[in-house]
Amino acid sequence: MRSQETDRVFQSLEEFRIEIPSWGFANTGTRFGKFTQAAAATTPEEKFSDAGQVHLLTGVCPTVALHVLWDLPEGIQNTDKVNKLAARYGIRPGSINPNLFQDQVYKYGSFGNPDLSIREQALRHVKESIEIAQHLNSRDISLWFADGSNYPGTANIRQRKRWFEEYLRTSHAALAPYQRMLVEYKPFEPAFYHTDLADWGMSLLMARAAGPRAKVLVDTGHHYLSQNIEQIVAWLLSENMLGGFHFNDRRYADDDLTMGSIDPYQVFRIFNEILFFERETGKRADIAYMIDQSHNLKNKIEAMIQTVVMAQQLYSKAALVDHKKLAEAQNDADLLGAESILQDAFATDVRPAIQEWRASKGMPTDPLNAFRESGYLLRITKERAARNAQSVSSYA
Ligand code: PSV
Ligand code: MN
Repeated sequence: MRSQETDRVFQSLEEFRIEIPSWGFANTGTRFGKFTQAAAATTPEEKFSDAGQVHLLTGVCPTVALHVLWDLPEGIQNTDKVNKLAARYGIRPGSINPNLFQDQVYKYGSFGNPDLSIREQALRHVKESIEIAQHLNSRDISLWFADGSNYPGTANIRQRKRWFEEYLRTSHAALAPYQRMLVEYKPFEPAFYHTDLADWGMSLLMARAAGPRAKVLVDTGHHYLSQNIEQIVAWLLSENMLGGFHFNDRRYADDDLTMGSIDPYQVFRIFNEILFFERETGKRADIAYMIDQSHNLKNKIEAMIQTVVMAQQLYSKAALVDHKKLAEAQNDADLLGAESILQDAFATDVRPAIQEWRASKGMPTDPLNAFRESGYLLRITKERAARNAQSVSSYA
């Protein structure tokens, strides 16, 4: 690799940070069952501890996304404890995720529920989550709605859209000036006929209706197969409406597989659109890069480290694209030239440069290996095994 390319990789690694999800360290399952792991995190303290390990070994995950119901079940009262955990484990609270899908009252929706008292309950929860975020000094409130219906004719789609506009606007009014609201979409599951916020266009309209600090969140798993996600990204960037990502990969639907494990070129193309935009406009896009994965089979901490390492590789490969040359080739309709600029960057082995960068920061050159040698997994497996085994029997 030429030294100019190494410089580009170094520069890209300096600017790239990615948030990891607390729920990625906990036991999760499929619709059919749950295979628990002896080392899985159960308490917020264990989640902070595990997330802290990922940051310690990679240096690029300074924040952890929290789900209010799972990590702060007593709401505001838990914020002091969470702030203490953050200080102890060296990783700050990141985006705050209200939970509008698990409570029994949300059987027929949250902001789209035909029952006014349930819509109001959902609003109270979002407002409380915003307040929690303020206590934790978190900027982003990340909203995902499971709202929808399973059978044609059972829901008033236009009425629900109006409720969403109204309740998102009211939620937005509760944000502090430094905060943002991210509106996520998903085409189906758990709803199988219609989902209220099913695609990026719906999230865009909702974010616009909510207010100036509402942006769209793109979860890469939340698209129909073969959808061109990088085009969605490019359009949202040009509208100044791209707020963040939930990265994961999938083969069929929202599979929550490891980022880049199925289609790394797609992630590269997404990063390429972002860097093209940034270099062309001369300004940094204000994007929260986040991982949204929960692994049932792989060890959770290892999978998270593997994901972060992959994210760095794909981001720095995209940074190798010469966007000036790319623009020229596009203008000249030099199709092969333009395409090979992307392909050459993608084919470049950036791993030695990344290792060099890690060494220059005093970080382990191979974070996964460093984790395996650290003894951390052995220790937490011993500490948590008995309790996790109990949770298997209580699950059945
Ligand atoms: C829903 O599938 C989702 O992508 C949302 O972001 C949730 O907050 C997250 O997964 C965890 O359930
Ligand atoms: Mn998500």
